[in-house]
Amino acid sequence: MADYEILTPDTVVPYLDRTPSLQGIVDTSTLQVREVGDGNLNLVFVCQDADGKGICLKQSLPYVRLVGESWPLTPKRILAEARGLEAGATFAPGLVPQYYGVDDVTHVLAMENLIGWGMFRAELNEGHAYPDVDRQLGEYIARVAFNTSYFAVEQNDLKDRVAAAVNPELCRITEDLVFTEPYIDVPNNAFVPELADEVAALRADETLRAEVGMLKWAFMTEAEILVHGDLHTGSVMVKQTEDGSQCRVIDPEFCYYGPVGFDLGALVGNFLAARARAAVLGRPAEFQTWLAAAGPTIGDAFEAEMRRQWADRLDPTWTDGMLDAWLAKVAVDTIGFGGAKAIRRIIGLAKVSDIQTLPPTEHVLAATIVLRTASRWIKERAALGTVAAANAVFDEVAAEVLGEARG
Ligand code: SR1
Ligand code: MG
Repeated sequence: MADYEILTPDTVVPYLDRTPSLQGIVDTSTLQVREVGDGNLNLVFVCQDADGKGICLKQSLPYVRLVGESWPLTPKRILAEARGLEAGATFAPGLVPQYYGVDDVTHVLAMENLIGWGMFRAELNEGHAYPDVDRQLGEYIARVAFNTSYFAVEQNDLKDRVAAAVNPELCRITEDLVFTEPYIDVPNNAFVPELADEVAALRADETLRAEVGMLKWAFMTEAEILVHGDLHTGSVMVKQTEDGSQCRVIDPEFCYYGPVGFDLGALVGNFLAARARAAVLGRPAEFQTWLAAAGPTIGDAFEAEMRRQWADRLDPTWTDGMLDAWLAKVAVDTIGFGGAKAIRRIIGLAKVSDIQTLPPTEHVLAATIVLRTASRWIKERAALGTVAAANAVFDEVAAEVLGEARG
């Protein structure tokens, strides 16, 4: 049970009216309020007044919404979200929603209402390409990465920030759901019987299990930058404008200081699911080609932006050669984390609509492509070295799985 007021669409207006920091953003006398939270954890209220001005309120519940009150979870996670949003607003302005503040009593965060924007995952599911959003995402990660790392922050100061940003309960969810549970038999897991042999093969693969262990170790020990922590395609809003495609990164409640490859990998792993869906549905070649290029484009944009900011680094120990070595390691981490993030969405709790909304035959084909590709990514990541090389594995596996299906 909550020991604070849980908002409903009917209580949002009185809440706004009594909260001084949120005055004047919208006209509450004409406000329309809808609860639209379709994620796994929180309530989300989108509000729009008669003049079209909006505000979005996100309230964390004291439990996991997807499961219910039997899984308690700290509502203080909204403060982590505020930290992540502020970092984005400071270092990557224009790539996150405008942030209006957080209330640590009611656990409500207020931000821009992205009226008219769509969720990237839903758009990809419909076969809609968003050229340039991939580049913007790579830039977003690089800007937050550089400016929240030892590259740009004084050593003692950064250690204080790392300590202040520990997010143990949310990290524990990732540690369990991404790295541990898919590989063992636990009630959180679910998959159709046709995938049982594929899942058993992953679980029996000692090389894979050892490499997943190494990835979990990196996630738990490498306090490198303020990572978003849950940067899948459902954490990105997109819009086509006259100036081209735009994106806004949302939902950084899992943020903590971790390895930067985790955020890049989250996107690449979710593009793997999107590619598998597009392949089994036979989407137009133009869309599939753009989707295939999106992962490498994110990696290239990340690298370009890191190199652009490099002149501003604080410490001469960070030489140009060190940057090359660091970028190479990040690329390898990206492939590995991408694989782990993809596998969890097939086997474990909290699945993705890219795969779940497919008809039964296509579901099994797409899930098989994801599992086999992701397993190879994790095991072969050092040799693959680039997201483009990892993409070639997808092409091989997709041809194999779709070929088997055709007989
Ligand atoms: C119990 S929370 C399940 C998932 O939802 C979030 O979006 C994260 O991906 C988490 O792993
Ligand atoms: Mg989320």
